[in-house]
Amino acid sequence: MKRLILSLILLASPLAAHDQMSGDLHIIHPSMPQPLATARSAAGYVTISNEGDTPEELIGIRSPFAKSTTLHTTIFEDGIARMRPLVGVPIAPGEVINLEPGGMHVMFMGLTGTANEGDMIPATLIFRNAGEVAVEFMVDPADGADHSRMDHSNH
Ligand SMILES: [Cu+2]
Repeated sequence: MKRLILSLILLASPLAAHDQMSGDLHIIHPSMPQPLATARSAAGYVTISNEGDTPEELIGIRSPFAKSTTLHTTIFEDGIARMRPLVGVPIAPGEVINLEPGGMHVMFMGLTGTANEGDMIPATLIFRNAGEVAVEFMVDPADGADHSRMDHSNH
């Protein structure tokens, strides 16, 4: 049922979307708003559904597109969005996690190239149980944000 709902959401989306199953994990539309040509870093987003019976945890990510690729969350202090590293993102059986603007996200820091709308950026998601899963982040239209300018002072 949950998968049906997610499929309907994907169908309703005006943008192209892609998804894949890897074991019990449904990985939906890894994506990245197109970074500015001058950006040194970029944010990536993805939705992951654990459709199995065992707890899972997203514990890391790798990509040749950046010198370092980490998991971040966004916290708000005095109305200012600040980003902090995450050690991992637990995904309980039946749970759906969303890495999305203003929340948890993948941080590509030290971009090794440029990305144009429609490009597919290769990356490897690392799960505690499922291990490494190859995905591609689709470059979506720019969202106007320059992640280089966001607060990462606590790194
Ligand atoms: Cu970040």
